[in-house]
Amino acid sequence: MGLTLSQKIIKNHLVSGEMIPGQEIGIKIDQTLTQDATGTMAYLEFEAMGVPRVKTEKSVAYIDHNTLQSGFENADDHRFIGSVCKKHGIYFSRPGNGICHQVHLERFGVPGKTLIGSDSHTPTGGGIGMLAIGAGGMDVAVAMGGGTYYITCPKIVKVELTGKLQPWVAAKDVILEVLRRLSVKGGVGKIIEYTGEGVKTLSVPERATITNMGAELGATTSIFPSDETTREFLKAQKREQDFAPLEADADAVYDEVVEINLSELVPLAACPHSPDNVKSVAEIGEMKIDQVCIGSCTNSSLLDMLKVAYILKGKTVHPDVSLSIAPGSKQVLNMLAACGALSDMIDAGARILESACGPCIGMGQSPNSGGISLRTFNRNFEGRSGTKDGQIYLVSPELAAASALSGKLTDPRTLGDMPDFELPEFFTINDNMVVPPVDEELMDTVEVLRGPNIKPFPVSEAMSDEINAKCSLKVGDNITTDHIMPAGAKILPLRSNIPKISEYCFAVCDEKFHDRALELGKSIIIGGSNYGQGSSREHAALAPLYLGVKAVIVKSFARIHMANLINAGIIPMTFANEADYDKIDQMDELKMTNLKSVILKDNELTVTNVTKGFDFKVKIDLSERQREMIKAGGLLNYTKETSK
Ligand code: MIC
Ligand code: SF4
Repeated sequence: MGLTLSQKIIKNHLVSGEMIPGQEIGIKIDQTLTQDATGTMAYLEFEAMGVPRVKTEKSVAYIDHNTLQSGFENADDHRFIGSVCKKHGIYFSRPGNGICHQVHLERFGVPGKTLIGSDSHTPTGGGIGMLAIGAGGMDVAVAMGGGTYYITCPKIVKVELTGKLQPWVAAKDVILEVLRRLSVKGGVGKIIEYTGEGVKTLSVPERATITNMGAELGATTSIFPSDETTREFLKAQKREQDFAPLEADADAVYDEVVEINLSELVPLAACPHSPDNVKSVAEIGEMKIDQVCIGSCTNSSLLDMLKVAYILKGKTVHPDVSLSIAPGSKQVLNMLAACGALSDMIDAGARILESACGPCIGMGQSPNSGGISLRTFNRNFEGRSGTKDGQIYLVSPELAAASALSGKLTDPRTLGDMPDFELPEFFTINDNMVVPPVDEELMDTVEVLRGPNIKPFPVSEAMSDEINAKCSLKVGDNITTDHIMPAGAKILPLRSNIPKISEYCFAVCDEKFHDRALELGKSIIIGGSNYGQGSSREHAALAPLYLGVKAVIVKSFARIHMANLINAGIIPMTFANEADYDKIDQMDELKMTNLKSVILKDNELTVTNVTKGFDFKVKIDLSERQREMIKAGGLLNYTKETSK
């Protein structure tokens, strides 16, 4: 029986376990990436491990999230990360060099290699045939130290692409169509592999848009084959030596198959407040808009920007619309400047932002109250833009630019003939904003710079045999990490200060949660399905840990968040019978006994609702290794114990 593309890469990197879906496997990691908002924690954790130099083939730290420096905090974090990198063997991509995923694709990604990144959109690397997975910072720290990365062996979904996109229909519409069909939890426990004749019609940046936003399916990752198009891209980046052809065997067996005829797709938009709330432009109908934001790791490539510039050229942004554009990297921005396209954007009235995440993570450009904002980003969760009642629609750059001119949601196919947009023969290469580490013998000469914002992370205690605690919060389905630990300009600077950032934990759902949890001392959270979808931020586990949360009982978990809870020593549990969710209220007292023996061997635990006087069962679906980790009180404690 043949292998699928990702099975081939997994097989080449398999350290432990068998490639059977649902079983835990350990894989060797070739490359890591971090960004600054998760990076400070990841490097504090790396330091705590005491490994002098990273053991990966390449590790890169990017500064792209917290680039609004409205106080000393972000700048201090940047200096901390820069100095840690210099000392410990990590390449440091300075602020201004661009968004981690865009730059990694351009300059460092290698087909067939494994990459984990402390950012959920790391699967962008799947656009050049990498097995690129988003993970919590602690997992990335362990991988930098040469440790194995563990995942549940995923099922493989084949997305068979046929046909060719019509003019002005975009790669963004492909992934929006996949989201429309599979939903934000449709990819959990799965890798999405793109195959078929249609693959050839998509450029590398287009493929990367699709694998990037595959994160919104909850998928472990998404991947395209590495073919002649990949070779051309790497050659244009003067990295042809990194190319290796890679595709699935003809007789590979898939767990699911989805067929998409590219020729049949139409311009789509994800409506508020979920990336899978997808409708066609025609279905949404006439809609006046207030704001357009173009950029983010989903849609900020040179190709995207050239299309936008072409649409804007010689026109003026509608008087009622604010248009901002953030090109994805220094390379993109530089090339736009050199060919005059940047000037076309400026001339039309676009507000040009630096090459960084910017508005995507609420760092500026929050829309007006109730404002309708079209964004080329990947997430439109409630409040993420910084305006609680902002109405965010996720669209392609083509649609965004056309709408910025007309002032209303506009089908880009009304723009008339589309010229051929082609990638340049060679990109402009200048890696002067990537600082290499010092040689190992000079390590001791580098001082790690710690500002007052860098606080130690909370250490969890070994698990106790009994939990008798109140339910400090009950939430519904599809709770995102943006609900659990919001981001944005005010909160992001606190990413290296867990006590302080915890004040905002769950503030989107219930502003009193922080005080209540602290008052209770220890507590349990109750949630619905797909709990913790979205970001890889381990702060969504570390803040609850700091606030005394001992267990989270939900209908189902999103992958990265569940791993982060285990790493933090918080017990993830799922209802054996989902109907029990309805019988529990906030502030009910729940009692669990005999935890140690149950955690180590059983899959089921009986919980008593002391307040209401009934018992219910929860499932503890963990691997052997995870059970030991929970018992020890998290990954750091476990690592210390096992390395004694
Ligand atoms: C996001 O898009 O939500 C982020 C900000 O990039 C996060 C990482 C973080 O929270 O720092 C992600 O996607 O993992
Ligand atoms: Fe940055 Fe947005 Fe991409 Fe997250 S999704 S890495 S915030 S651009």
